[in-house]
Amino acid sequence: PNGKKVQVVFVLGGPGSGKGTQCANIVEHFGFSHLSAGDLLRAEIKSGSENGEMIQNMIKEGKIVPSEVTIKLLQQAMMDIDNEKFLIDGFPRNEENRAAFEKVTGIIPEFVLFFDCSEEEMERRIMNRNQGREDDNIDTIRKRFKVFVESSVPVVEYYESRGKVRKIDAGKPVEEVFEAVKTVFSSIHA
Ligand code: UP5
Ligand code: MG
Repeated sequence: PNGKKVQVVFVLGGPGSGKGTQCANIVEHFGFSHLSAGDLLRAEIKSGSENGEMIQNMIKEGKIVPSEVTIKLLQQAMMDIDNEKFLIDGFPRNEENRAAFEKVTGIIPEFVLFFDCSEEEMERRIMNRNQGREDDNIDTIRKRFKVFVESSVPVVEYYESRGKVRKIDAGKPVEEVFEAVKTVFSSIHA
């Protein structure tokens, strides 16, 4: 409904699978703008918005914030940025997110980039990150993994059944993962 013809790629994968890291590389090489749903929610907490406390509590518990909140932030960001190519990182996280985004924005993703990584490796990465994220502690990490398996994997399966998933082995070093990502993005012509 914002009248802009947009090209959207959803970037999905478990906590610590490397979504943010690889999105930064994709932005540099392929002219997309990066929208991390998690970053937008964390910025919303910092801004002191009326939803801030609710968002903070949900992130601490590894729970999925209500769609209306996240979708509004994503739509606002897409309107504010002068580009029509967007990487949406870490969203949609459940079936309700997916259906609501499609309904509200009318946007269907070009494809879904899926970073496949073992929990052992993801846990190691998050525990080494040290950026002061309130959800980077072992208790919350376990909860995030559980929500990922129960709610987010079904979204990946939904897109898989529609031939939209580009699956990447994300357990390798950053440069090797990016080689595989480049192969996927080099094949889009739009
Ligand atoms: N690293 C990256 N790639 C590496 C590699 N190949 N080899 C070795 N190390 C690698 O990477 C994580 C760490 O690993 C970094 O230190 C990096 O240097 C290193 P990163 O790129 O940050 O991984 P990413 O997948 O982005 O991990 P992140 O922790 O951000 O993923 P989450 O999905 O858990 O976090 P997000 O910010 O998306 O969501 C946080 C919370 O917000 C959710 O749990 C939820 O509560 C809430 N949320 C919603 O409710 N709705 C939404 O739509 C989105 C979020
Ligand atoms: Mg991230």
